[in-house]
Amino acid sequence: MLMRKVPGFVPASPWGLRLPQKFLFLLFLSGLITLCFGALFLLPKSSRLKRLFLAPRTPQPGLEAMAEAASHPLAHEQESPPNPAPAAPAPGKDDPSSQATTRRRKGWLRRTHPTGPREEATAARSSGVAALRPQEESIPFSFDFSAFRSRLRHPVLGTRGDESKEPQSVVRTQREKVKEMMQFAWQSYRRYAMGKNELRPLTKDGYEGSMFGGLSGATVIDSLDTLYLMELKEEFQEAKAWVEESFHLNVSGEASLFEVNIRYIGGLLSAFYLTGEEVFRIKAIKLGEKLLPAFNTPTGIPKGVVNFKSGSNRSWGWAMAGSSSILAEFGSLHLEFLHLTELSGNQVFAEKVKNIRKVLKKIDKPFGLYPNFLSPVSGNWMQHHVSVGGLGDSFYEYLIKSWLMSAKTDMEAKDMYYEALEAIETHLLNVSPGGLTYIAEWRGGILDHKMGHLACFSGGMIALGAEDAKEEKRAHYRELAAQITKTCHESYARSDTKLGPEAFWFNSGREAVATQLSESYYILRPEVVESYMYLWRQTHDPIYREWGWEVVMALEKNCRTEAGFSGIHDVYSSIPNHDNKQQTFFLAETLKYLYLLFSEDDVLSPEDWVFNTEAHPLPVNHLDSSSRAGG
Ligand code: DMJ
Repeated sequence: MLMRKVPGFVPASPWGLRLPQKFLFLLFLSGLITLCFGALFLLPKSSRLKRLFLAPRTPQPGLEAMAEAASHPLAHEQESPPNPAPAAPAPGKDDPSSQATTRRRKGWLRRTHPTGPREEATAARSSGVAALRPQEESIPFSFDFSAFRSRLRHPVLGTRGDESKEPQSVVRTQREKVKEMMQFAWQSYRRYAMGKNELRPLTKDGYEGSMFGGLSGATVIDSLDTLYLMELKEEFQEAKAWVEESFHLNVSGEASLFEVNIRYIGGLLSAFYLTGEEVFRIKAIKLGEKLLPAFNTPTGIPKGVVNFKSGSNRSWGWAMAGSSSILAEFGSLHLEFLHLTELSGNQVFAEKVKNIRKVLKKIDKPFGLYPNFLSPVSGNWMQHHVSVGGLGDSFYEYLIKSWLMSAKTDMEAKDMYYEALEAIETHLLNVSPGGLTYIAEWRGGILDHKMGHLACFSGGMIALGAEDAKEEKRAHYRELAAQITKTCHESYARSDTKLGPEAFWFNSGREAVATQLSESYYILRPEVVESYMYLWRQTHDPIYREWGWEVVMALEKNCRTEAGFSGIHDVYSSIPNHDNKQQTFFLAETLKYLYLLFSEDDVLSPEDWVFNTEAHPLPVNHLDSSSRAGG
């Protein structure tokens, strides 16, 4: 029917109301809505309705990050807190009683705050816990950070004894210089490459590389604990804010299990243990979960590469035509994975590395040596190449450090370490005609008389392990550590730049020098200063600080550029030819070990901490609570 417009006729609403009635109705309705909404403020704080409708009044930095993550479907899915799992006993401990666990769960927000004075200063400006509040209820496992801190024997950053004694001391000036270098390296990275994996100082831009499966910010994660240690507070906050807001795990590339573990997981774990900030714990665990598909092999020995998208794995193409896993890679997971279990309650991490240990313990070892290539399918060695440098190095390091990290309860690791060291000494150790002690490489019984820069960490490792060796071997290992470290120093001293080459030889009358240009580069590696640091702490022989200072000077002269530090192509050329890369381990390791070399012994005391192979400090699992200082 057609409606005709009649003058003076006011059309009724669909509900048959005229205009004044409609106006009154709307007035009533809006009053009712205002009343209901206002009532929300009167509801008890815990009311679900209130949490649903009312956003926090004060903006908190981390919340934007959560919102951003939530708007990205994958980020939301993958960065949520870890799956529920039964509470885990700490490595080497009995199961905690369920009562204690319940108690911890209730109070975790409060208790995960740092307790020490320096840490509080940092935490005061922090927001890591707040950043995770929206997910608070779904976090199934808590870690009692205060209890952990109370078990430490020393203040994390030491008592700074030397500062009160000699405020203007030489060593303090040296330490300050290293701190300045770190600040410069960080600020250059932040200015030109923030969020990228590495800084390219010559081209003043960032570089992602292909090792990390699409993860970004390797320099940020690798720098966190060094910035914290050096009390570069503003810089630490910048790094932390980036982790909160921009470090996403929703990536889909192929990653190196080893590199992601030692740099990202190691960096996040130590950042958590130093600060108690939940954001680091949760990201470490979630990233750890993404690495697990690497272990899907018949033996449980992981393959080197994991695909974050498909969850498939593969061995490196260069590893015996893609058939082998690498000793240093699958042998350098133990420390981090035990801590992932400790912080998540999820036993799977510990089970994976305990299985690796089991396979290695059982397998026949030629002359007691561990070759570098192992088939993850058959569990057999694929080639008899043995090296304490590249491909083998950190496997040995993780044996002795597993022993130390377990508060000297992991007897299996201890035995494996000293047995391996004996075999190395018997079959690989040599002294050159010029009197330099070096560890050669072994190929089925034939020796390559060369030592890689990477193998120079072994001076520090042998020093670290000397104290727990059989009584009659202790002095010998101390001496051996000193001799190897001296040889590595020679490889630096014999170059024009006073920096050491990637590999150096002992043959044809040449000693401790590279024999070809392709081995003459220096990429800001840490191993030599790492050994200086351990030897200094063991002997207090001033020579190690002198040698460390030589490295500082050489870095300044040859590697410092306008926009950061760079490696060089030829240590034997006094005109530096830069490689345009500021490696992440320069900030994680080289500068950290130099700083510790010029610090008091109780800074990150070895009684409380072991360093992973990327120099990220992980705490010793103290079994008792006889602490002397928690801060
Ligand atoms: C670091 O990533 C680690 O120290 C690793 O164990 C060996 N190589 C580099 C530094 O040279």
